[in-house]
Parts: sequence; C-alpha cells; structure tokens
Amino acid sequence: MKKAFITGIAGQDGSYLAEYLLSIGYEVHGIVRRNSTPEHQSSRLSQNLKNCYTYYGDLHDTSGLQSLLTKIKPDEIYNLAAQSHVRISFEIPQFTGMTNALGVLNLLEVYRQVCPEAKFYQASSSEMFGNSVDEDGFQRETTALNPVSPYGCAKVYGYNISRNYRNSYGLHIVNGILFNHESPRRGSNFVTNKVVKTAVEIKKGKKDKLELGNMDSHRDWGHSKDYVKAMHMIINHNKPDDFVVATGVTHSVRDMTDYVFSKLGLNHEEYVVQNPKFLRPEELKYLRGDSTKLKETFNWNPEYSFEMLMDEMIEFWLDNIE
Ligand code: F7E
Repeated sequence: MKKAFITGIAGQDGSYLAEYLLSIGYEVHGIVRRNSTPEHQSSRLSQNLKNCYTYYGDLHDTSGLQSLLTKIKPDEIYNLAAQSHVRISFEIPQFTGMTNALGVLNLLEVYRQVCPEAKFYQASSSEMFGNSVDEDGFQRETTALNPVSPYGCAKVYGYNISRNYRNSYGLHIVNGILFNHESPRRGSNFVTNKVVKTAVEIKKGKKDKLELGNMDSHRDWGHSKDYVKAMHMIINHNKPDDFVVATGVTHSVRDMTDYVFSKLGLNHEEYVVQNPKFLRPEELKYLRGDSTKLKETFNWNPEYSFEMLMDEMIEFWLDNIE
C-alpha cells in the first residue's frame, strides 16, 4: 500500500486529494493546524475514513515534521498547506511569507534528510504570473513570473526553491502551477463561493445585498476534484517536471456573478454594491492558462465545465441554507 503525506489535508484540495488517493488504494496521512475550535480543524474531511490518519502539525514546526516523516516514511509528499487568500496576504505579509515561502523550505529540508527517496509535490500557483500574459492571451510554463501580491511573491520563492532542490540534489520534486479551482468546499471568502452563497441567501430572503471588490478581473476557474487528479499524475511522472493545470477558459467576476444570479432568477445589478474593503492594493487582472503540456503528457482533461462547477455550488448552497 503506497503512503501519502499531505500538508493542508483539511483544506479544499487536501480533502479531495485524500479521498481520491484513498479511492485508489493509498494509506493517507496529513497534518492540520491546531486552533481553538476543534470542529473547524477537519470539517471538510469525513471523520471515519479508513486508512486516513491526521495529526497536529505546522510548516513552522520542523521538529514535529521530522518526527512524523521519520515515523510515516511516505512514498509521496504533497505540500498543499498555505495562507491561501491573496487579499489577506496584504494584511499578514510576514506570516504569508513564513508559511508559503520558508514553510516550503522547512518541509524540503526535512524531506531531504529523512526520506529523500520519496516524491514531492509543491502547490504552485497562477498568482505567480502576476500581470504577465503571453501574446496569444495565455499563461503557460514558460511565461515570466511577475507576482503582484505578498502571496504571489512567496509562492514564487516556493516554486524556485523546489526547482533548486530538484536540480541541486537530484530529488523527485515537481510543481503543479494551478489556476483558480473551486468547489462547494471552497472557503466562502473566495469570490465564487462568496457570490453563490450570498446569492442563495438573497434568494431565500436572508440578505439584501452582495458587497464585492473588483468585478472586472478575469479568472480561469476549474473544479478542485479535476485538479487533485492532475496533482497525482504530475507527481508520478517518470521525470520530475513542472506543469500548468487550467481549463483554458476565462470569465470576468461580473460574468460569473451574472451567471449565478440569473440561474436563481435574479438580476445581479439590483443587489451588488462595491465595497473598497474588498479591493486589493495591486490587482492581478487576467488569468487564462494553457495546459497543453499536461494534456499531451497525461491525456488529462477536466470533467467539469465552468457551468457544471457553478451549478454544483449553487445546488450545494440551495440544499444547505434553510
Ligand atoms: O479572487 C476578485 C478578486 O479571492 C478572484 C486562491 O486560491 O487563486 C485564488 O486567488 C478575483 C480577484 O481568488 C471580491 O479581486 C472581487 O480578482 O477568489 P479570489 P484569487 O485571488 O484569484 C489563486 C490561483 C491562488 O493560488 C490563491 O490561493 O475576484 N474579487 N470581489 C473578489 N475576491 C474576493 N475574494 N472577495 C471579493 O469580495
């Protein structure tokens, strides 16, 4: 039985990845951060999953990581833990840097010393591109990295140090450069789930407005379930390498909002107001990923379209809001 170790197992991607790996016969181990509300620590992860084990852990606590990796001796390590909210990274830039940049280095060092024969996946992000776009309107593996947020800057460090460890020490380290990916498990302060949840609350008479920031930015939104399968393909490629994971389709925040409200029989213009609180000091305006390399190498194709993704999220909130 192969063993996987997942940091960030309680998050959207970590929980879907754990379920996927269990479904194909893995034993799964993962760390969650301690906080004062135990119910929040692994609410996305079903408590009674067979062959799934969670521990308290933190990328800042290298001695804890060392004892866990020594005990577990995983075959595959997925580093998904991060301060994942871009706007909030402007409010807590140092914590974001310590976690998303130095945290990667901490885990790489423990891995190099304890289980260097394992494979290592680093969760890199399209936020690393910042406002770089190739002439044809896409970002791909060769596009320049010009991050525009503390989050993006820290992710660039994580990406570079992973490549540096691969090249310096001959380790099997890969980067998945993932564009935005959503699901009903997405935190409700990210734009898709915020829009869907609030639109359903408006529909059910519980709220009367939706406050947003910049509605003109464009994102390439896929489904997290499709993207965790790509992670598993990427880490198991015979040659460690880096791959973009994206749908190739982009929508503005305004179009996404219009789609959601229309589905509920509402006109978004009657309810949406701009609140400067949700604007970013510097905005990444446009993302559209070219995942040709991933498709040609693994024959990967997303099962979910944008519409299927949004419809699933709408259904979820319709069922879960009284
Ligand atoms: O914002 C705009 C906002 O917070 C998307 C993370 O997973 O993907 C994610 O980062 C867009 C931005 O995601 C609101 O300004 C407007 O242009 O859902 P988001 P993100 O910043 O793209 C990348 C790939 C990651 O790696 C990150 O970890 O929507 N927007 N009004 C808003 N965004 C939010 N959150 N809230 C608003 O009210």
